[in-house]
Amino acid sequence: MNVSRFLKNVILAELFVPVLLLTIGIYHGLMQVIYRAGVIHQASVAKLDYYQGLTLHGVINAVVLTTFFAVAFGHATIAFYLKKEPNPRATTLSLILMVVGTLLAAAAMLSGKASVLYTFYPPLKAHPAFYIGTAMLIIGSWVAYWDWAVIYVRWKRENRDINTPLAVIGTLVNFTIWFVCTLAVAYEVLVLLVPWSLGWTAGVNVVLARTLFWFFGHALVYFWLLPSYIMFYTMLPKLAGGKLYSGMAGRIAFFMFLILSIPIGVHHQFGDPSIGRGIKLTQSILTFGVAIPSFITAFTIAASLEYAARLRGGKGLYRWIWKLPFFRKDVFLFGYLINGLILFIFGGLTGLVNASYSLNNVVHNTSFIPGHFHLTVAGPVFLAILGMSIFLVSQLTGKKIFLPTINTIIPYLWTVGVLIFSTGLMWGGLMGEPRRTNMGLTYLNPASEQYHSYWVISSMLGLAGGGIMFIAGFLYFIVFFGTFFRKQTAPSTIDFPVSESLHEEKRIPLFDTFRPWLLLMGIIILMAYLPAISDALNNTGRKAPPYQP
Ligand code: HAS
Ligand code: CU
Repeated sequence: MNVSRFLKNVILAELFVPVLLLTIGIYHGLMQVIYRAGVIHQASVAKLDYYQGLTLHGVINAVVLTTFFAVAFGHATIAFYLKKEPNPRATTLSLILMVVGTLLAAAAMLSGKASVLYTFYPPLKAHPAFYIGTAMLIIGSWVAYWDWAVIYVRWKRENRDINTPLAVIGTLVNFTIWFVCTLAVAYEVLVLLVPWSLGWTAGVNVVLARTLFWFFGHALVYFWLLPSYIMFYTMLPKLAGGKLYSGMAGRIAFFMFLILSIPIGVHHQFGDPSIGRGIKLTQSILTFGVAIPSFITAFTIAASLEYAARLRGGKGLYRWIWKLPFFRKDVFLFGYLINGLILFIFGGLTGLVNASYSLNNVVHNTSFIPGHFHLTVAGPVFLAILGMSIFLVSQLTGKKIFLPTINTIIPYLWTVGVLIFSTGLMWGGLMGEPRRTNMGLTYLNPASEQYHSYWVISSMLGLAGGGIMFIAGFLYFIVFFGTFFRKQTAPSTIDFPVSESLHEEKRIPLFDTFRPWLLLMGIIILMAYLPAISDALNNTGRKAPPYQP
C-alpha cells in the first residue's frame, strides 16, 4: 500500500526519537548489572548515580519506547487495514505533545532531579517537569487514539456487514484499555503529585497514590503486550508459511483483555497495608482470569505454527518444529516473534507465581520480579518492537536492510541473554536478593559489613546475561540506523504480511462490536476497584513528607 509523505514522516519520527533515546536506556541496563554484580563499589559512574540510571532505564525502555511504538504501529495498522489515513492536524498535535513531553521528562531525569524510578512512588519526589512531561506524552497518545476511533466509526458505517479486521480490533482494544487506565494515573499526577511537588500541599496519601498508580500500572503491561499479540495473530502464521488456526480465538482473546486488564492492579499491592484481604484475594483470582486469553493465544499460535510446518513437509510429534523458517532473511520478522513467544512461556509461568496471593510473599520486592518482567516486557514486547521497527523503517524509506545476516541473529542472541539474565535474577530472588538495590555498594562489597556471599553467583549470571543482551542491543542499533541512513532503492510502502484464517470465519455480531464489552468492562472495574479505593481513602495514617533521593 502506498502511504502519503506526511504519514511516512510521522511514523518514521515516532520510531527514530525513541530508538535514539533507547541508546541511553540500554547503556543503563548494562550499568545495572555491573553495579548489582559488585563489579564496582560506588554510587555513581560518569556522574549518573545508580537510581538515576535505573529511572532512565525504566522510563525510556518501558514507557517512552513502548508508547511511541504503539502509536506508530497503530497509525500503520489503521491506515493499512481501513485504507484511511489519520487526520493531519490531530496527528501533528499528538506528535508534538509526545516529543515535547518526553524531552521535559528526559531533562528532569538527566539533571538528576527525578530519580524516582518508573513507578514514582511517593514520598519519592521528582521535579514537576517529570510529571508534566509524562502526562503530555500520555495525552499525545490519546489524541492519536481519538482520531482512530473516528476513522473506525466512519469505516464501520460504510462496512456494516464486514468483520472488522482483527488487527484493528486489537489496536482499538489496546488503546481503549490505555485511555481508561491512564485516567487514574493522570489524576494521581495532576491532583496529588504535581501540587505536592510544587510545594502547594504538605503531604500525599501514599496508599491512595499507589492504588491509582497500579490501576494504571498493571494495564500498562498489556498495553505493551497487545501490539505483539496483533503481530502473533495477523502476521506470524503468514510468515511461517501457513494460516491462522482461528481468527475467532483472537477476537475472544482481545475482548477478554478489554474486560480483565484493569481490575487486577492490586496484585502489585499484596504487601500494602490498609487494603483489605478480601479485595486482594478477589483481584488475585481475577488475575488468573486474565491469563486465559494468553493461554488461548499460546494454543492458537502453536496450532498455526504446526499447520505451517506440516505444509512444509514437517513430520512427527515435535520434529515439525525444525521446518519453521527460523533463520530466513526474507522473513526475519519470524525470528523476532518466535523468540518472543519462547521467552513468554517462562514469563507467563512466573507471572502466575507472582499472582498467587500467598506465594507472592516469597518473591515480592526480590530480584525474582525483574527476572519475571524481563521475560515479558524484554521478551515478546521488546523483540516485536525491534523487529517491527526495522521492518517499518525499511518499507517506509524504501531502503534495503543493513547487515541482513546480523539482523536475523539479533533476536536469538537477545533471547540467550535474557534467559541467562532472568535465571540469575530469579534464582537470587528466591534466596532473598533484593530488587532496586545497588549491591556493589553494600551486599556484594567485601569492604561492607553487610557483605553477603549468597548472591555472588546469581548476580554474576545476571551480569553475563545482561552483557549478552547489551551486545544484541548494540547490533540492533547498527542495523536500525544503518538502514535508516542508506540510499533509497524502492518506493515507500507499507505491506504487512496478512494471515488468512484456516477455517472460514462467519461474522458473529457480538465479536464485532465494542458496546457490550465496554459495559462489562465498566461493571467489573467498579466492582474490583470501589473497595480498594475506599480502603485507600480511609487510610488514616500520617501523610508522608516528601523525600528526595
Ligand atoms: Fe507481570 C509484576 C502477574 C504478565 C510485566 N509484571 C510485573 C512487573 C512488570 C510486569 C513490569 O500477580 C513489575 C512491576 C513493578 O515494577 O513492580 N504478569 C502477571 C501475570 C501475567 C503477567 C499473571 N507481566 C505480564 C506481562 C508483562 C508483565 C505480559 C509485560 C509485558 N506480574 C504479575 C504480578 C506482579 C507482576 C502478580 C507483581 C509482583 C510483585 O510482587 O511485585 C499473565 O498475563 C501471564 C499470562 C501468560 C501466559 C503465557 C502464555 C504463553 C504464550 C507463549 C506460547 C508459545 C508458543 C511458541 C506458541 C499464560 C502465549 C511455541 C514455540 C515453538 C518453537 C513452536
Ligand atoms: Cu500486574
